Amino acid sequence: MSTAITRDEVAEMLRDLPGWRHAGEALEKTFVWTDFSEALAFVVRVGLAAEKIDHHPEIINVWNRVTLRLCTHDAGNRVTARDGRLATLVEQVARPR
Ligand code: H2B
Repeated sequence: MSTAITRDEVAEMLRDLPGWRHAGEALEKTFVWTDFSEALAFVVRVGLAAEKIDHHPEIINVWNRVTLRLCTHDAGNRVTARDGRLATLVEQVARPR
């Protein structure tokens, strides 16, 4: 599960992950919310999901914007299937409540 995947395999994975891109050696997406409170609530939901699968994103928050970067440290900070799984979970917690 922690083996780095090829660029082609990442491209294949991204077909099911709208708005995500392969940025350097990570999956990346920016989520724009109404305000800081909505953004912060999203960050907490992402954090709880990450803890559940023991795989953690890099989180950058600027007011209503949250940028997530996903890569696997155990695989030399490259993209693995674990990042695809976390991105899928993030999409679920990003849906309107
Ligand atoms: N998160 C990410 N993004 N990459 C990892 O390799 C990783 C992680 N490893 N969360 C986990 C925790 C590991 O340190 C624990 C011990 O399972």
